[in-house]
Amino acid sequence: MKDVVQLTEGWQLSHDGTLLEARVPGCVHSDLLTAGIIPDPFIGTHEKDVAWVGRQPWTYQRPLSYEESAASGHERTDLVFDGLDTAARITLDGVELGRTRNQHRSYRFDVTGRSGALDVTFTSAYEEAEAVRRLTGDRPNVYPEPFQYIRKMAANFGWDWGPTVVTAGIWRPVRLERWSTARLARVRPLVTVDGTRGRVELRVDLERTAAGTDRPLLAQATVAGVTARAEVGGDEATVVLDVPDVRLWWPRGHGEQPLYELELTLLDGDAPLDTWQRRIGFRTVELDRSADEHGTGFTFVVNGERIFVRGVNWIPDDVLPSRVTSERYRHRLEQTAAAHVDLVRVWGGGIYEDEAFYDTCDELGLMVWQDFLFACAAYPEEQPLRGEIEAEARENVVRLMPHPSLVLWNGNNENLWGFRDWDWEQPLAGDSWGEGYYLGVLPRVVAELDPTRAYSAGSPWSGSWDHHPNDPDHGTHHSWEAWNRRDFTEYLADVPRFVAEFGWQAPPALATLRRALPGEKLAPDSPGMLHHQKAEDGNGKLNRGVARHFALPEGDFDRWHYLTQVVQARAVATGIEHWRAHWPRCAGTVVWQINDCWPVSSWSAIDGDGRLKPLHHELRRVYADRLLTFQQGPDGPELTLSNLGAEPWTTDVTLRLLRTDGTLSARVSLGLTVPAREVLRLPVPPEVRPADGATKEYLVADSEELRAVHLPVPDKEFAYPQPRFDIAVETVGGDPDTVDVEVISHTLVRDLLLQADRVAPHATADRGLVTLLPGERTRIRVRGAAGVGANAIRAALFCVEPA
Ligand code: BMA
Repeated sequence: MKDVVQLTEGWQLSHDGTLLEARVPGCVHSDLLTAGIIPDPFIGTHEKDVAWVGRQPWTYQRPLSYEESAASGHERTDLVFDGLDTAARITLDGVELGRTRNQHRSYRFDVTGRSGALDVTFTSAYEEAEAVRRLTGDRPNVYPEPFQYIRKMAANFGWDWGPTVVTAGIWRPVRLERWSTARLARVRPLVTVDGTRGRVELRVDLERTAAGTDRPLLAQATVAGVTARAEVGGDEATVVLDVPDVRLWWPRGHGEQPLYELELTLLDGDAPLDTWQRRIGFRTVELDRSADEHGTGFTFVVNGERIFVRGVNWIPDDVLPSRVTSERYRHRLEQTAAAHVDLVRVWGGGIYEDEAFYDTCDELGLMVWQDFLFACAAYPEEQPLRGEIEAEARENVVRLMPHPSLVLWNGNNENLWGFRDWDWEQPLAGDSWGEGYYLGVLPRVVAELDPTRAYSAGSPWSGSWDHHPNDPDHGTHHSWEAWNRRDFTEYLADVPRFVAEFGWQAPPALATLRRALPGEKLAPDSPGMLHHQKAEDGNGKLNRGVARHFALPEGDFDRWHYLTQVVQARAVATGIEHWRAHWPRCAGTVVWQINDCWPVSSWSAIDGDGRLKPLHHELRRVYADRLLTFQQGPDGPELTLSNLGAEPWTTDVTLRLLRTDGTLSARVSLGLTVPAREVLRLPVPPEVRPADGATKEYLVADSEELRAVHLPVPDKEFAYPQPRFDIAVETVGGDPDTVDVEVISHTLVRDLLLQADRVAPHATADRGLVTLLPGERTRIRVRGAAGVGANAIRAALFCVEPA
């Protein structure tokens, strides 16, 4: 039987004539940080101080003993790297084993009978990229650094939410595999289901030793108590498992996520040679891109059910991705799922994530849309890139295809759009730019290796060159005009078929800023704040975003911080509420972006230290099965109930017309039923409709826990009363760490927010923005706030104030 020896211990990194202890998997930056040689690039402006690390070569070394590589009694010993970042030369006892130039591939070297010093020397990623650029010629790029000439996580080279931290290292596990006769070189499960009859076709490729050539072997597979075998004469076999009565895997919110252990064993007679295990799920996924009266749709259909996607975009959770443990993936994805998200798009400037990411998505029922790794640039199609890209695509398609959560392969991020709109055509002058990958190599690889899954050439993409790549009426759309140039109310102007990106920035939580910018007197434009804001005119856009709705606070950082967060939450909610109201014409929204890779002002809902912004709470509201909103109709506001649940929603909605002095003008109750997965819109009855332009009356709808508020004028024109409320702080059931904050309002209190991290850095609150009417009370539970008193809570409470 094959045996495996992990080679994670015993590595050293040479630096300046000395040897440092090296962590594997890891990267040079982590080792230098541990050794105290570099400052933390996440703090202050230290990013600049560590730039040199990415610009020089680095060598990792470790002895490989005779016992490890030769004394096992096996015919073959392979040295296997799951990931090398990026351009490396590997030598054993001074003899070159090979060279690599792709972070997104694994590498296997035959080291049978060999021992001695194992050296892995990384060339600077810049040097490798520039050498390739000299071969292929220059190509346009939205960003200044040369990431399209090297197969390495693009976001290491800086992004509009990320620092430039160009890593090197053995970033994924490394091991010896010792085997005889044959091993399982590649296993592809094609999983289908018809009704409740599941089928797994296992396509198996072997590698044999010289002595094992032609030896008759057996491949035996088991799933859900069903076993099947196939004889293997050559290097290929197919094992077919027919499984009656399977339980279907569903996206979260649509059903359960039963997973089945699938095991394959390669046998020589009775003796096992190698095994392979994965957890699979039975479900069908189709992408309905048929033409209709509105254009070309983009609707995911899982197990025959058409789905409005409640999505988020995912970026690498750390600019040093080797630091992201399984536990951290789980925590971040649980936070994601807690916002009622059902799809995560792994964005093309990052990585093919670790197994733990996809395993967790399988368990949580989070659908995964996986980009191939191309973003925001023209990519040359010449060698050596072309061969690397095909090999990388083949390997990662095979690695990820067992996961039931994976629902889509997507060719790239914004490159088809870039070619059309970002003035690339002239500088390209006919040179290759990546189209051959997105419309040629990649769909061919997916069709060959993973034929049960859909492929889309890019995001955005209209389906063909007949329409503009970002045409909202055809396929996927990225909605960036609102953030870049206009107000978020612009979202209301379009009904795209599928919104694959849109978003609004806000700074991270205060405790995150305090940790990242120690000693800084915080201001929107203080040096550290500006350094941790990477977007073009980011602060200008933040400020204009606030100023369109509220008085822009001058010299009051805390209020600026609060209002930017309110605007972020409102902006994204405005988009989702509107687009959801147009289901099934619009079949999904994918918010840019759920997470961060360091502490930064960005579009994220979860900041770089893992703290939830108010946007996260708002997502939980607008992505819940039941949503109550007001949408603008042709004749004024329309009460809109959206039911994404599987059951009809029957409810009493109370509509109230209120005055800012606290008095009630009119009230109407409506008994309504919204069928499952449908939207109900009805004009607001005239008696509760505020007069156009009224500044002292407003409309509120309530249904159970849900509330919608409609002001007839923009916030800054509305005559908000001076907010007045009392609070009471109570410890909860003997737990000294948890308190309930009861808020009793005497006036309209709009978008009340308890910023728990101001009370204690690790404290969390279970509510985001809350609007209270005069005389109402609400409870906010705060965890991690031992011994906190009312004064500290008061200081952490913010709400909208009169202009
Ligand atoms: C989209 C993304 C990212 C970018 C984001 C915010 O274009 O694809 O490249 O970070 O917008 O600008």
